[in-house]
Amino acid sequence: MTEQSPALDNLLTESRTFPPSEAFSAQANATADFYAEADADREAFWAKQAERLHWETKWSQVLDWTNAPFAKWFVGGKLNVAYNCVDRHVDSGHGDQVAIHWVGEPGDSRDITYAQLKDEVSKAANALESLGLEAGDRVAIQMPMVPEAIVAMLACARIGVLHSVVFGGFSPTALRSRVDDQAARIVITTDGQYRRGKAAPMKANVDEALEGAESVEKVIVVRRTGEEVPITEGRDIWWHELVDGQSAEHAPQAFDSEHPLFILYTSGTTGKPKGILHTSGGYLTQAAYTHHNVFDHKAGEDVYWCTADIGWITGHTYIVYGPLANRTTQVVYEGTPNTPHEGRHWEIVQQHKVSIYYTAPTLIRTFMKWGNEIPQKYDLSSLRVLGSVGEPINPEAWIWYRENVGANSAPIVDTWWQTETGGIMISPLPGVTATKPGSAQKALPGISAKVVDDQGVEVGKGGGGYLVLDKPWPGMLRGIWGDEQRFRETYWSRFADQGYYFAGDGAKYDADGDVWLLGRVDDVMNVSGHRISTTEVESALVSHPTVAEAAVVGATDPTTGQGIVAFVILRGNAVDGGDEAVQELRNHVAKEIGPIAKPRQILVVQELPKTRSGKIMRRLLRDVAENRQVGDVTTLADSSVMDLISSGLKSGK
Ligand code: 6R9
Repeated sequence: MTEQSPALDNLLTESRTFPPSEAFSAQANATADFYAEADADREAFWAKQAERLHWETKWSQVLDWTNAPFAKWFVGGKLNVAYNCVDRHVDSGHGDQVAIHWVGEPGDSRDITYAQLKDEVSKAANALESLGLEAGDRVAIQMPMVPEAIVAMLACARIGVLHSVVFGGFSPTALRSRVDDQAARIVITTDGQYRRGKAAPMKANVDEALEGAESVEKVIVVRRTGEEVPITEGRDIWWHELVDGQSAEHAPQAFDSEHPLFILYTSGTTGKPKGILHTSGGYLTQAAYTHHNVFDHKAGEDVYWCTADIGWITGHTYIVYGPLANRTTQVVYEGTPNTPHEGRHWEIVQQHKVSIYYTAPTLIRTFMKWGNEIPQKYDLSSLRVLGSVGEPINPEAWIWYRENVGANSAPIVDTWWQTETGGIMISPLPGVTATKPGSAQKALPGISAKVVDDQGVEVGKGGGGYLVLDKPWPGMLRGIWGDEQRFRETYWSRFADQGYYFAGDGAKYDADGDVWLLGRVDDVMNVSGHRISTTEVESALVSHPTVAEAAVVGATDPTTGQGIVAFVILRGNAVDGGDEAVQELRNHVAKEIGPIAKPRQILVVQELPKTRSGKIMRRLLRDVAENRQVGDVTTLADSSVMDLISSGLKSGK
């Protein structure tokens, strides 16, 4: 377990617990008996949760696990996901309720009611069908946080087309590999996007990505910034020209519960991203159930805000599917948190009386850095539940969040889950759990997680090991797009004897049996809550003509959780390892993958530490990157290498 020990440093320094107030518990959606109810009959429990959706045809079997690890949930059931997220609320008389308070970065805004959302989604669905799209086809979406992005996702869902949202910050190369992998027929984008007070191009990125892309027939462009963009005749269409004139009537067809809903790419331990596949009925059930209970959401009363981007799973499940299935009124914000000033989020909370706020530890730590006086300037008294996701939250940030944002009373839910799990898996339940700063605590009712040792045996209280999910759950991934072998190997081979899903995270139980997440145990880094594989960054570095070899590690970073530190060996003739060369390499990585993958630091070295079998020992490099004494070097092929690296760095070579 030494491999992931850095994250341990800031844990267990806070021993207070925070029980819910009686007033909160009295009104909470979740109650303590959920755990026993789910344990008594897990499938009956999930069947009850599925009842919160509208099924065109009811299922005949809750779970079919006979073809494990490929699960089928709500077998035989039929539903339309978009109908459940939109039309249903209009049909039940809530058409005038605001679904989305959209806030643009430059200060423009739009309120969209459920009735309006229904019209928009129906028109967009008609538009996509007019282009010949059929159920099972794939559409890639690279867009900023504009309402059309959500409309586009729901329009795809409505006609049974799989969407694959690619984060707006990803490079043309990254977009292209995702488009090719799924053979997307259509790409939807915007002319540009507002970031940090300026309009930046977006379509240009897509144009570059799609040069020679064979599968793509059309590119649909939403006008956002109004800047001039080149139009490729016959391929590009403006969203407003295509969608606005369509009929607002569109009959939703019911699809099988296991009909694919979307693909979302995430970093794995190799350079090639994995297309995580999710399906309809089980995913939506878990999205709605968790959103209702973990955030204690009350339809028509709460104003909810999840600050994620739709390019990540959190945006999928907790901006689009969960909240809309539960008839949420939510804030969607387009821009960066410090544009035009560092109080932007709190200003929005105050203006819209946000009551549930869900964000990431990296942003909380950034708020801390900006200063307590900023949130204090605003009226945050509407906030009653706070959430955290993306990486372990250090107790210091947790306490700051509680004191400065939650007025010392709002329960904080630290939610552990993954792109692969589809929805929240481990989290306190507000109104039920006495929360502990830094711990995600307990698998939700209906979910089962364990911390096991190398052999797959559950460790005792106080023990540490690997986090596994030992029972199937409705929102689980149904595979990796086009790569069954990789699906089995990545998640199901590590504890094949037991049939456990291996999450890739280290974890421990405390004396009460609560779970503490300790960070990844594989070669995946977590930078500001974004998963980036070391191999991905290494491949980008060695693709530069001056680099002979590269090794990348995630080093503890006070703001971003981890920061990317690269060690590179330059080619013989590229002797200049000065600042300019390093800057050039950093930019090269940003161009190849995206700015989020830009190394914090690049160190030019003469040698890399390797085992006799040639495996780079990242553990030792992490010691260097974190200014620690270098650990055990006995398995190195050449044990003097670390001295060479350390002395080279000290002398500035
Ligand atoms: C939802 C999301 C998944 C990885 C996961 C873990 C880390 C997420 C966490 C957390 C500790 C939490 N992670 N939430 N670690 N506490 N509350 O982030 O999905 O982008 O796929 O990342 O993020 O390491 O394995 P994804």
